[in-house]
Amino acid sequence: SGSKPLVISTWNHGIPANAEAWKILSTGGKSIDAVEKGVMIPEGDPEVRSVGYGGYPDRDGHVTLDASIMDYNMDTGAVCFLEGIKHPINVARLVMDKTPHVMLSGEGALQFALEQGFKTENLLTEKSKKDWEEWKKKSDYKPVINIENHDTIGMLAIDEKGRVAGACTTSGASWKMHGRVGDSPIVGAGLFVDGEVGGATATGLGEAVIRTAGSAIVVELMRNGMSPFDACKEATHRIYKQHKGRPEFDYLQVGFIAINKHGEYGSYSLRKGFNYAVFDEKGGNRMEDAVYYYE
Ligand code: SD4
Repeated sequence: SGSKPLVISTWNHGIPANAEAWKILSTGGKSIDAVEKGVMIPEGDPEVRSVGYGGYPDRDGHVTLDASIMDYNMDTGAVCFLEGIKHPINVARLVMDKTPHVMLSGEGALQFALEQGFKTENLLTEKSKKDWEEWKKKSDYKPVINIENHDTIGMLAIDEKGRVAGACTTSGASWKMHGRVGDSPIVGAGLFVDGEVGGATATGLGEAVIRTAGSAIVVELMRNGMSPFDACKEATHRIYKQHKGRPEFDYLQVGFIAINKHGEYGSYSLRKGFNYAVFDEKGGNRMEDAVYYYE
């Protein structure tokens, strides 16, 4: 018993992002436009510390951005390791709409953005710079669960016509190595949509999600008949099994959200602490806590 239109997105900043997306969905607009406009809200908010402007930098002090967008019909675009652009999701959208490619990285992505009329800005706020200087004193790379991998926004929407689309954007893991790319811009890892089935997006330790083709697996499990909740749960359990005993297991957190083409949704996370925002006609815009595997 699903509902259309519907939009869901990761973490507390999903609420204002959903509200923005809803303006488009509730007036008969396309889900692809809704997700692009929606995720721009946390991208532009300096208080959101792992997306776009105000995000934590890498260990060399650079804020580097990853973003992807995907439509129901396999149209997709992404940028990774992009610096100085406040809304990487807009650049990802133009990679999709205006180039023969699906991903541009680093300087090439920046060159394309500048050609398209984007302006560069300093994205490292004073606050994030201070935190980085503090971090450098110890330089310990051990992400704090649900905090330093907390703020990626992944959003999925289905419009009145039943078209599913998704977007995902982040400044990635705090204090990552310069040049590190996470799961968020990688189609099949941080985001995957197949209009015949539905879509999924991930948050948490990107390395674990890439290794396991996380979002693609969730969608494939739904294709084979699972509900969004069961698919997120199965993919998360698989990540647990595949990472038990690995050095990063101590700080491993992964969460998925998913929707199917009927407008049903679900979520699951490895550890406690992951929540997501849901907006539909009946229930309005609200937060829900993900079911988790263990505390
Ligand atoms: C990454 N998955 O770059 C991202 C970080 C994240 O919520 O999800 N934060 O690994």
